[in-house]
Amino acid sequence: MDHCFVYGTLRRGFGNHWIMREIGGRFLGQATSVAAFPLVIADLPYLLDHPGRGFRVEGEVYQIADSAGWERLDQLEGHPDFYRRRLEQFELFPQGRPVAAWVYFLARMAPELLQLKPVRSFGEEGDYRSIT
Ligand code: PCA
Repeated sequence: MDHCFVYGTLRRGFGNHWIMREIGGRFLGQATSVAAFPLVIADLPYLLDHPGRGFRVEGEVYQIADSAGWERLDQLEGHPDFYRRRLEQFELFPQGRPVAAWVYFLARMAPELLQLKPVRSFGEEGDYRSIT
């Protein structure tokens, strides 16, 4: 399985997107998670593995070319200790085509982060998008 759903700094317009470009990730489309999850922002964006809370999360799906690409991403995200990558179901825009993709959840239980107001997408408040 070679798809990766990104919802945070790896998205277009954000600080780590250059790494996705560097590893040759191929953009497949905008997508939304099938299940709702809490996406909260505390400096960094954190997707919490509590299905059924929050919103269906918006992001982008990329095809990752090879294991070197996954190693780079896992190293960046601190998988499996900080973020932990696992498979989830998404729907690609605009037709809702289902796709399974890996996504980085916060690895640890974080009751304090569950208290924060969840958002649908990182950057929707407008203050995180990089100007570059
Ligand atoms: N980077 C990864 C996980 C959270 C983050 O900031 C992403 O964009 O999906």
